[in-house]
Amino acid sequence: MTGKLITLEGGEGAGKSTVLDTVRAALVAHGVEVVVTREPGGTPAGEAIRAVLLDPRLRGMSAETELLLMFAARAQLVREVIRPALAAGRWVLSDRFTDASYAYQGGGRGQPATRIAALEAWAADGVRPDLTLLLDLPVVEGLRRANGRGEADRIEMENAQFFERVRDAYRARAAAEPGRFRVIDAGRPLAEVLAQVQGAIAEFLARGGVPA
Ligand code: T5A
Repeated sequence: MTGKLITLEGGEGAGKSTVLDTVRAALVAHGVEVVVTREPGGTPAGEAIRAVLLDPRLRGMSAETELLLMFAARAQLVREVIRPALAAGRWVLSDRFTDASYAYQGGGRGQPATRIAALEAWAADGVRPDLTLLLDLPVVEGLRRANGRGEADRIEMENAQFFERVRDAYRARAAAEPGRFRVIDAGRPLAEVLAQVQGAIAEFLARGGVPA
């Protein structure tokens, strides 16, 4: 028996962390055993890499270094957490995964999609989500929410144009894979966002946990 991988994606301040408990609760209520993780991070090595990636003192980091560090953390997460959990029949719920690299390092930084795809096949061992909830909202609103949390990390220090490219890249990926993605209108009041999320999970479970 193999489990399923569900990922939460979106720009800064989209509300991924806020909706995560609702997703987990919906899966547990369905009798699913869930492992929750996040990217970059989710393992001791990955969390150490995350600290480097988000350190605001490291603003000179090259796009190539950033991309490789994202996949270094992901390589560890796949082998230490995701693969073993799926093999044991558990479901994995991850706050971000490889789509974030296509959006941020691809759309935001201009790294070629072919390069990211090669890393996805090698470092991420070809692991792909079964369902991805994309929390989409205008960049200005997301940054307003994120800024309310205090000091910006290295990536949050980018300008609005960067985050517009990130959003465009996410939306393009969702349009290209409508069977895997569910786009959530994250600009709505929280109760409405949670209702959309619950609907998407219920639909996925009703399909037996396979992409549409
Ligand atoms: N990254 C990551 C890459 O560049 N490439 C990669 O491959 C990966 C994996 C860290 C950074 O790394 C980058 C992307 C990021 O810049 P992260 O840990 O996911 O990734 O980022 P965080 O800063 O932790 O999280 P986000 O900025 O993405 O925020 P969330 O989790 O989406 O938003 P959340 O839930 O904390 O909500 C933000 C605020 O809005 C409120 C919440 O209460 C909170 O105060 N809020 C709402 N307010 C009104 N209405 C609603 N519907 C609301 N929903 C939430």
